[in-house]
Amino acid sequence: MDILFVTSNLHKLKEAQEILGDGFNLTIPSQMGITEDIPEDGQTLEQNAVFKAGYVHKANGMDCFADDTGLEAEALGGAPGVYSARYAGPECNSLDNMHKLLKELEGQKNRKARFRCIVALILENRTYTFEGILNGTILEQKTGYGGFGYDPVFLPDGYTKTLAELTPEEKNLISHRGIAMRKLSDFLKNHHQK
Ligand code: ITT
Repeated sequence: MDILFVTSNLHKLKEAQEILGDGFNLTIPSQMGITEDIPEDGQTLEQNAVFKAGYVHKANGMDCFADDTGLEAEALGGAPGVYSARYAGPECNSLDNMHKLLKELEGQKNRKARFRCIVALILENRTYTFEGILNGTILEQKTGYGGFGYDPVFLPDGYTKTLAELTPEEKNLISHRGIAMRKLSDFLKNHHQK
């Protein structure tokens, strides 16, 4: 099945393609010459995911899906959450964001956090959302070099390795994105059987 994944994040593309497998052939907007920045100013992950998919669907009418993901730290009232990509400021990178998170949690005993991924699908002019959650804790320092984003500081519950120390297969098996994308895959497979 060919489907458009509305993302500019190549790490997400790689993970999504590995999770969805060979039955899905993903294209991203930049491969179709769509390079404009899609605004992400919603108040929730759901709003942003639906907006990103809707933005491209309105422009070209194609069925598509988008992923909005946030890291929610309990002691910070769910921050950085919907602001995960720009936590340290608009021009900052993942390293800056992680350092800001570690600073905000300095001396904090409650290190509980979760990744939440919302996938929004627009199919035949209807919108569907799928959620994946991964619970864990934020370490006091970065560990590991794999994955992307906040992975080096996130220890999944029941594991002794951070997401950045797990293999891509191990991460995808338990991750927020793995859970949400497998829901998407099941939905699309059922839909196309009808
Ligand atoms: P899009 O083009 O898909 O919007 P993005 O990078 O802006 O890409 P988000 O708005 O969902 O994506 O931003 C969430 C941020 O959270 C992202 O920049 C990463 O740094 C981080 N993030 C997302 N998924 C992650 C994961 O699986 N592991 C670690 N960090 C992740």
